Amino acid sequence: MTKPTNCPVSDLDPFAPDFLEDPYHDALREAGPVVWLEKYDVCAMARYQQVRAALSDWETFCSSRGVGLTDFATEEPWRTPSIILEADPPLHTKTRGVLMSVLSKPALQPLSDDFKSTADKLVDDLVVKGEIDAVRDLAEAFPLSVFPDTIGLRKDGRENLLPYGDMAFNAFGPRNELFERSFANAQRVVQWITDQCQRQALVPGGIGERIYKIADDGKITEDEAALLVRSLLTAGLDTTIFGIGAVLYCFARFPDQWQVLRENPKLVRGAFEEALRFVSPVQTFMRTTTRAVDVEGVEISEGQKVLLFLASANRDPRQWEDPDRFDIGRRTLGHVGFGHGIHVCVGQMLARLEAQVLLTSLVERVERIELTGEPTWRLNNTLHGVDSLPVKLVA
Ligand code: OVM
Repeated sequence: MTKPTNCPVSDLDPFAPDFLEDPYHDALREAGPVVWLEKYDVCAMARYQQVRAALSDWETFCSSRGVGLTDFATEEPWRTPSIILEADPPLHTKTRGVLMSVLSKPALQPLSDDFKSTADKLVDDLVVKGEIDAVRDLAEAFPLSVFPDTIGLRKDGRENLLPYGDMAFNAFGPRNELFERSFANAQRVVQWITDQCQRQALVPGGIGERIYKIADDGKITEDEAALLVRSLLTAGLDTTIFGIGAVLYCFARFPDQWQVLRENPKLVRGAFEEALRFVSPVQTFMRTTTRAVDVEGVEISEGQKVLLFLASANRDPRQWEDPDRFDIGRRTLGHVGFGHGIHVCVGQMLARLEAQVLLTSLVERVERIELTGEPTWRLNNTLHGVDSLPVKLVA
């Protein structure tokens, strides 16, 4: 692909470690509404308005050619494309409807009591311990103890779930060292995931079984049901872990905000949304243009990969007042942490349920979350979040 005329050029590598550690990219955002990344021959947008507009216009900025660097029109994807993430209407409309029906707020409501007692028990034990790693012990432990059962996965082999998510999110980026490392055991991990998507592998009573019942009704084929279960296993765990890690990081970093929440526990919902805006666990997604399109005077040609910086858009001072401040009382409506438009996160109700239940258990029991060491970041070509967060929970 060739650079559009009058488009500023940047030699930044958004998949290099230093960039991935600090993905809010004032430099890229301020360089212009569209920036050409010469390292990858892609257009980038990092301003809120353009990111949101591109996500809204799925007819121009399509997903069916992949939402990473690989252009499915010309290159082989690493796996069978997702029939929801990497699809456009009308296929997307059908598959989205199926997942919506099993992931809507009313569909998930029956899970909340169970989730709450699991969270209560987890937090009770951790408060006794006092000094913990909030990533391992909370952000990972809680989703791992509710999500696989919610889907209906068997108990053995679950250690493959996180490596698979890591692979899938790295695969949106270039074949750099991060990518290669996460694909070390690819064959074993992919095989396990593929096997768990089959009807006979799923435990009755879970969301997986419900998707197959929708196939029985004739709305989708059995093969499509398997691919939709695969979507849940790909996108449902790492993302939530990073999201919960984000909100715990924010409270450890900004203890005054924990006191605000203690005084008004109803703010748990707003707190999680603000952490998603502030941290943006999913930093980027790409689209491919289906036609030539003018964006703020820059003529982008057809078939061009466009890299959208969600994290940067969520810190755009044109949109947010004091964007680098974590403020749980802020109006977060419109943040693009879950994306926007027809592909906006279909699992967001489940993510919110997990995060809010866990935060509620914490706020009921923990007076202070004290940082006891420096957090470390886990690097991934798409995801951004804490890898370890040493804290002391003070009852
Ligand atoms: C999928 C999917 C959906 C959203 C995110 C994602 C790896 C994957 O349908 O497989 O990230």
